[in-house]
Amino acid sequence: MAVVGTLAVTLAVISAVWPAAQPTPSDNRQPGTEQVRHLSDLPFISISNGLGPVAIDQANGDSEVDDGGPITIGDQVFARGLGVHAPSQIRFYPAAACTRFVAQVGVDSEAGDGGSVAFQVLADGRSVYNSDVLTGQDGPRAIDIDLDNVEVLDLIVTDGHDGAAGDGAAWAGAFLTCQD
Ligand SMILES: [Ca+2]
Repeated sequence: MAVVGTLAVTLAVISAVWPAAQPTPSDNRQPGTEQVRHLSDLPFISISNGLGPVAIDQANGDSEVDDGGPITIGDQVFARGLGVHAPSQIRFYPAAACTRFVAQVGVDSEAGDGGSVAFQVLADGRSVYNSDVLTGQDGPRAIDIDLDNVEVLDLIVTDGHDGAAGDGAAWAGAFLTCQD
């Protein structure tokens, strides 16, 4: 009995000091490896865009495919990301395996100083990020959101309540970190 009592005390101390790291007896899963997944590499469930197709790793451009230049917000150029035009909505399926969404957003400089948009992120239909109205005079705005068992992620760009003229915008450098 004395041995059992000592073991119980020892386990209690360990679990108090290090509760998150102690797997329960029924939890034999190995922790997966965190991986960066660029959204411009991922398939989407559905997509809508205010002008032409969503552009992969380039600015939205005009109504044709591959007619945009590099994604540029303020004076910063981005090699990766999604070029869009308000009103836009892109739906991804992280399938509860991703823990973080990171991007820099803004009006793309291809429209000059014009354009005005707002960015919104929905996680399983719940709003988890809303930007102010950003214009072509603003630099990139950083987004860094924790995701918790999110199955469906929506990236939305609205027209800033003044119409969509010149509203080319970008989810620049957008990526998820996910478990294997
Ligand atoms: Ca606008």
